[in-house]
Amino acid sequence: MRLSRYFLPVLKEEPSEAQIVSHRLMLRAGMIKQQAAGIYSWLPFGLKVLRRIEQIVHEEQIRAGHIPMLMPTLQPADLWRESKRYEAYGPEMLRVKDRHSRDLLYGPTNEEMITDIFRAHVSTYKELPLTLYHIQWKFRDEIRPRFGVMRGREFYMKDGYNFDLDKDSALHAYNRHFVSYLRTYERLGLKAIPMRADSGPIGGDNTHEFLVLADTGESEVYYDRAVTDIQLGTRQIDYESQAQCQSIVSEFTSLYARTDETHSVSEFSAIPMERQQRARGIEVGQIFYFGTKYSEPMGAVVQNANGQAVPVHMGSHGIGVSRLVGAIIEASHDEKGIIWPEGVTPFHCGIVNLKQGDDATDKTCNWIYARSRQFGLEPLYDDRQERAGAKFATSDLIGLPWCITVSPRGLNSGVVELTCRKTSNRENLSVDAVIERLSRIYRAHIPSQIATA
Ligand code: P5A
Repeated sequence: MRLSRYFLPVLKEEPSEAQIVSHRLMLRAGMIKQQAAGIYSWLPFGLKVLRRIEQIVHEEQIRAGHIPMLMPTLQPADLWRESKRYEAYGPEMLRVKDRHSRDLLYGPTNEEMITDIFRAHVSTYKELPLTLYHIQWKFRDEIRPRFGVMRGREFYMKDGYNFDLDKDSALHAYNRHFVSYLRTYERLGLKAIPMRADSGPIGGDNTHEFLVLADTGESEVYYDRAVTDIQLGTRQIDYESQAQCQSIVSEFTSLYARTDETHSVSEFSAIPMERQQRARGIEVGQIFYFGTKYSEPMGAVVQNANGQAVPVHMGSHGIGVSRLVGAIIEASHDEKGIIWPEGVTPFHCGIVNLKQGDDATDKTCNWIYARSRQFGLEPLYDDRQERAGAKFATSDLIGLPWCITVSPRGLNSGVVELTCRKTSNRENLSVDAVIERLSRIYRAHIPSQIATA
């Protein structure tokens, strides 16, 4: 993409309404525009990040054996009357009437609707286990929407629902989600710690939240510092294996890590003093096992091997896709702007032409632009007639991990400069070497899309 033809409305001034850095930077980098309290338009640059995160979430869910689908945002109230949550959900639910005065609601979550789909189509244990998910906009009329996309009223969530014959099998689904979430967050460049939590209006007594540590996080958390050293890394995972999934979950849950609702002072103080940590965190996902809470009242039953009709065991599992955009920025920025992790960056590299209109720099930039695209990279070429200072300020603000600077002086020596946004490290390389270097870096993140030299 050429910046001169793109829509990137960066703000020079600090937006006064933003209280936390991610909200401020998302507004300044032209990623979002507020339309009403907690309701945002996603401008092109913001949308690209949202889509990258969404893609990674899809890939990891499909890898775990979960099946994508799409449910609507509007739901009939009658489904929620069956589960008794229509009244119970209270003022957080946005209620709507259609022209026939039928009660609808903008879905805050989809347990009822998915249970309705299941009961309409599945009647035997032979079709189990089954996990369906979608990524769809949700609406919760939060009493205090704030911090931009972090606590929105309209927000984008991946929500998955498992259907199993018994508790044992449903707990395997729980563990599969646990492990696939760890993988997802690691691919997003985040350290998210699973913590024992409270189930709130979703229900059930088995639940974990995944938290990214950040001073601006809304949740108060307590944990054993050693838990932050555990990583999934590059282990091969067989999601069919109950034993392997269980052993990973046991490893991650063996140390104390809890949100304040489930915090136990006595258990916490049993941890060696120097490892006791109290901090704040951003909840980027939560998983639940709630057994037959929805299947029983809604009649989601299957015939088991003995021909008896039994309600299915269920759980639901959510990832805050739009919240993750903010969480990633909270975890990765400096005083100049955003620093995108390579796995989610909206463009793979910037190209900064320091002398727009100069034959040699223009030609080289155009060559790098075309060549990097041949390799499957997506560059953002700053071809505006702007001072070098302004180009660098934009580049730092929008935070692409790599930037190629092309100047007449460098070209005289046959090189361009490759800068790493994170370390500020600069290297002079030939144009071929720069393409080779970037394709090697991104091959680790998007192997199928990047060509080999
Ligand atoms: C699990 C999936 C559920 O709703 N039902 C379906 C279950 N869980 S949850 O914890 O309430 O939400 C899942 C994730 O969604 C994000 N989230 C939000 N993001 C932005 N703004 C909000 N107002 C908001 N509310 C929830 C969180 O990341 C949460 O973990």
